[in-house]
Amino acid sequence: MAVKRIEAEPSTLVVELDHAALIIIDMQRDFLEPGGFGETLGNNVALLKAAVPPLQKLLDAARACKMLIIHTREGHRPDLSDAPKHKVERGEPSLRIGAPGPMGRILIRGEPGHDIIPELYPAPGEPVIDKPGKGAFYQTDLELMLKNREIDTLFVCGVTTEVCVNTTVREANDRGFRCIVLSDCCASYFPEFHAAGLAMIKAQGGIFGWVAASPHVVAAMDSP
Ligand code: TIU
Repeated sequence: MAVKRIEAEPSTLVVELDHAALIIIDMQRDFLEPGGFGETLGNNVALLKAAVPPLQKLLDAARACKMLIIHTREGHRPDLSDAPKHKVERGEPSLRIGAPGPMGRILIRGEPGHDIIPELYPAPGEPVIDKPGKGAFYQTDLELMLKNREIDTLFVCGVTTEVCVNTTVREANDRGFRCIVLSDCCASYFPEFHAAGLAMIKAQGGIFGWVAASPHVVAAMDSP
């Protein structure tokens, strides 16, 4: 049994890596590349790129220690039947969900923009969860997959910190999973929301979970 101590806030953790999974949230071209959903909302998508190099190292380490790795993608069916009206119609994006853009229809499954960026592309056999909402548990089979594998701890990373990462961590916390969020492997279009998103997770003794810098987790994965 691979039991490891991991430096985290608000406290050091003891984790059985055999019962842990890496959950990578929405590292999709639609959020990270120009011409996608993130940019249509008026955001500077370059701000999310900082999370990619540390996440590549974390992904390599998780693959090497044979941890369960699950990728998620936010998006909708081509007929938009699973897209809430208020989600599609809100705000004043330059292109709405479903509209044709340079990477295909915005946030639609099967389109180039909906897929995961090449740098972090899932390896064969790594599950990909397609989710219609912000949280990875909402209307997906993620909880079933984790319970069937006897997973109790989730290393969570991806984008954006305060939106889909935070929503997923809160869903996981209510379902009894212990979350460790990798601070440098998450990113936001709003640096102040990234900081606040992490602070909210680890406050009050870890009200939603723990926060760790990825080198501590990579070191734990790499050690024999
Ligand atoms: N807009 C924004 O910050 N995020 C999203 O719309 N989805 C995710 O966070 N994946």
